[in-house]
Amino acid sequence: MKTLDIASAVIGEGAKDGGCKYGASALLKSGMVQSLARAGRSVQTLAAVTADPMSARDRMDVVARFSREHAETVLRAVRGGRQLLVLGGDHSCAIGTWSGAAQALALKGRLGLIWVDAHLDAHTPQTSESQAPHGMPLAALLGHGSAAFTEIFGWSGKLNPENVVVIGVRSYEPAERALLEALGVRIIYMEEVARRGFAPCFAEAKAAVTSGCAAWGVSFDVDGLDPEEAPATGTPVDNGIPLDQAMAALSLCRDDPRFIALEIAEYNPLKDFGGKTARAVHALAVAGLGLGVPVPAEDLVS
Ligand code: Z70
Ligand code: MN
Ligand code: MN
Ligand code: MN
Repeated sequence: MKTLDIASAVIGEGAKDGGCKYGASALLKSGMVQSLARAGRSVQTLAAVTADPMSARDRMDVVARFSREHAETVLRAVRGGRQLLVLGGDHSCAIGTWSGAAQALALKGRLGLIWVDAHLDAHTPQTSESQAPHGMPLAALLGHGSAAFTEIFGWSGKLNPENVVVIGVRSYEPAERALLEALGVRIIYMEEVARRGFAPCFAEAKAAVTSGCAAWGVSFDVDGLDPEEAPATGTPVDNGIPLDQAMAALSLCRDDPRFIALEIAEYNPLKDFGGKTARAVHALAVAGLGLGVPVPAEDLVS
């Protein structure tokens, strides 16, 4: 079994409420390494990459600089043959995560990605009303938006639309839906998840993103989950994915040598009274990356 590297993406500047900046350190403090070790993984914690404070420069520049540095960390881990757990951070961290992963694959082949989220995260600076970078990472990875986001490592289009599936969506603006539809990205809205169950949708997504790809990963926005089970996130949206279904689905990542990284973003510990959402995040990580029988959420983190 590969060693598991944990990369801390210490950034909240991509969101309006910066509380996600403390997500990775809080998850480590609540025993993420121990949760994964109990699930049979040998874990190595990488030096955290931290975004510059906003006072120094413009928000887009902060995210661009962070993304380049975080991408280098991911590149080294994947090139070194390690599997990765990326702990956000607001979801703008995905720009660096998946740029680094795509660069690591380079000539080996394409990268597939399942994007679990209440949102589409497919704005460009031209379409975004909020101008919040965490609403832009998926567009950037597909080659649309600010060059500072799309051109990391000097090339654009880190993801191919046919190898991306977005699941759990229930809050978006028309322009981002139009972009993804024009590109042909499969979007599984929450109503379809509610009808079919999350695990069957995830299995369909896995088949799509792994077909013809050298490797694949999952970017999991905590706001994809139902806020009753995971309230500590920047913008909770009602009627989300049940945690038990998310755990069952993520267990489909196990034992696939092509599964290179799980990213969990938008956890805000400043809202996590009682640690309920931390437990949910530990459960997701163990479900996706652990060995043996998946551990129930209530047995993780005291
Ligand atoms: C909205 C925007 C957003 C969270 C992404 C929301 C963006 N579409 N919010 N992730 N939590 O401002 O672009
Ligand atoms: Mn997101
Ligand atoms: Mn979201
Ligand atoms: Mn929205």
